[in-house]
Amino acid sequence: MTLPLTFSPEVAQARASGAPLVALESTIITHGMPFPQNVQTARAVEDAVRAGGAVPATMAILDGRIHAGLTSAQLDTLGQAQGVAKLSRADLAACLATGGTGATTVAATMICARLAGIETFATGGIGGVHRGAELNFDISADLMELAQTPVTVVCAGAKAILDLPKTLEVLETQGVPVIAFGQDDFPAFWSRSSGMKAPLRMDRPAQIAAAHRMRAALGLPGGQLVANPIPVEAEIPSAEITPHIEAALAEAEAQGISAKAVTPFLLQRIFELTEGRSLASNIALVLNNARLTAQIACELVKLP
Ligand code: PSU
Ligand code: MN
Repeated sequence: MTLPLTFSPEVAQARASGAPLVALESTIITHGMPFPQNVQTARAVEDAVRAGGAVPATMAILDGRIHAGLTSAQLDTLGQAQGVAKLSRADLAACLATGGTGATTVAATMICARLAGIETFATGGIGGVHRGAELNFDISADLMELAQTPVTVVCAGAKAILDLPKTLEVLETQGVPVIAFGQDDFPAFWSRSSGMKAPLRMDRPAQIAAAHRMRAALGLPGGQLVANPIPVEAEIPSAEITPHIEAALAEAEAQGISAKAVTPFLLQRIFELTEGRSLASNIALVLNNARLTAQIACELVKLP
């Protein structure tokens, strides 16, 4: 069976010439940010990857095919579409087999990246262990994907909507290297520090690329999680964001929001409660991650 995989002209050319490639997710576009900032940000992130000397491949499922790289028109359509499916590992094959359309989470984007031969991926925040996971068992499939799919994922840490200590514990159990970039602390999305030390620290993109190759040489499955702190000027003080996080969590609980709807609900409510402040920070950190990921991708193509 041939894979239902379509490369954009830009990505096809990059593959043919061996140029560095960076995967980008689409759930951040459909479920993570409102229109039109979602589409503007997606374009700016692609441009940041290009400015860093790599080629962006935004992933999405359109009419039953995996698209590695979206055209400008496809990006516009996806960014304005209503009720787009949010696809994780469990949903991918069913969506493709039924000719569906959907946005890829971190887990699904990693799977698509591997199929497209792409080893690096930039995003904002990853899914993790939700607060109350000991009762609701809500643990994002992103964590288990990192344990089995060989893609280095660059994020800004995890949001405090999650239980960060438990998230780091699960990553450790799953054997996922968690590397803080340029500092000792694990960053927490809007804040440069979560107050916890990251298990690993690296200061240079070349080290991250070398570690990626070494994992493969050792025959270890899975990828790496790089946690890149938000730029200082975009940080939101925890005293400012914490009450909004607590309010959003309480509303989710009161409304019985569960399963796949939890993360998008919380992101949307925090955006509303901060009157857009969280969005400006979110955009700044994603751009920052795109720049770092392009550097890692450029280092990777230098290695055998
Ligand atoms: N966290 C964010 N922004 C996001 C997401 C998470 O700060 O956009 C999205 C990503 O696509 C991530 C997904 O992979 O939500 C996780 O969803 P869940 O918790 O349902 O696995
Ligand atoms: Mn979940």
